[in-house]
Amino acid sequence: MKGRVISAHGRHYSVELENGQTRHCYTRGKKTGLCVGDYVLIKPQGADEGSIEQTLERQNLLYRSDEMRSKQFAANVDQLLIVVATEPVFSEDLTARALTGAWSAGIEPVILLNKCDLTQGLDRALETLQIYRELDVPIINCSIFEPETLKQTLLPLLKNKTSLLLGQSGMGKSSILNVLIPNAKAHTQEHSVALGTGKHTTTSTRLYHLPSQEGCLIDSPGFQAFGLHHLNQTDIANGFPEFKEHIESCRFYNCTHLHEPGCGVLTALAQGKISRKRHELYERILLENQSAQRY
Ligand SMILES: Nc1nc2c(ncn2[C@@H]2O[C@H](COP(=O)(O)OP(=O)(O)O)[C@@H](O)[C@H]2O)c(=O)[nH]1
Ligand SMILES: [Mg+2]
Ligand SMILES: [Zn+2]
Repeated sequence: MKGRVISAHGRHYSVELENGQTRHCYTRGKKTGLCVGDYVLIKPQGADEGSIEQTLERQNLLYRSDEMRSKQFAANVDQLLIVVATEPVFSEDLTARALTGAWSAGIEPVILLNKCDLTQGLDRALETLQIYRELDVPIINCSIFEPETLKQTLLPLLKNKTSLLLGQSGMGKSSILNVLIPNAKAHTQEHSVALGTGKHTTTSTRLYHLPSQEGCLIDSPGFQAFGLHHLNQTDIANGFPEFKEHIESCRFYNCTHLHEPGCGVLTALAQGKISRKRHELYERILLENQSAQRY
């Protein structure tokens, strides 16, 4: 039976079948590395269990990795919703890395600027995001205190797609999810009661269906780091779509766009067509990866 992984806890997975039933499934043997969003074939066991026999080919996988570990966010994602807020101040570096991760994995990013009801931090946030607006990333202002507007703006964007909510904790990912999918709230609360934490912090990734139309949303815990050690130089450059047209005029096919003569990217940088901040980020990610690969 074919299904999709909607949540993962260690080697235990909830798999939703095409007939709508959810089964508790486990993997046999050494097979690991499954994540939320994966399509799988299972062998049903008993009334509501099953074993995962096969993972179907992934359209894409969003993950992060650093020296210590790598973490999969989700698979088969059409759209990444990067949630930032007017307050607390969000990290520019993490936002930029999430965008690079999305672009290099072939996932369309959208930025949700949440808590627009808190107007104090609004101008600063818009200023920080200007650089992405110039890169044609859609930036959507929202507030959970304007639930109807939020639904009207977001629902058309989510139709027939799998979208992943990603961002630092406290930005409002779960709150946005709860406006769009009121059922999700019960689930998060049940989970935090079961864990005895009493808090409503999201501790695991889970896929939910939109109630009013086709499409699903994946909620994820906040992240504090977004290493991109799994990317090679070309992947990293692909994470900077504004470099693309300039790379075509690089003299060397294996140009790293850091110091080579005749580099189209460096020329564009000198002409102010590429932002210095973005090129610095590119350099930072590239150098991190090169030093990691020396070990
Ligand atoms: N003022 C305001 N507060 C919000 C908004 N969205 C979320 N919050 C608050 O921000 C805090 C963190 O929200 P939560 O959804 O748990 O963030 P998450 O960690 O990204 O999932 C909670 O106290 C929410 O009530 C918003 O649009 N406006
Ligand atoms: Mg949350
Ligand atoms: Zn170059």
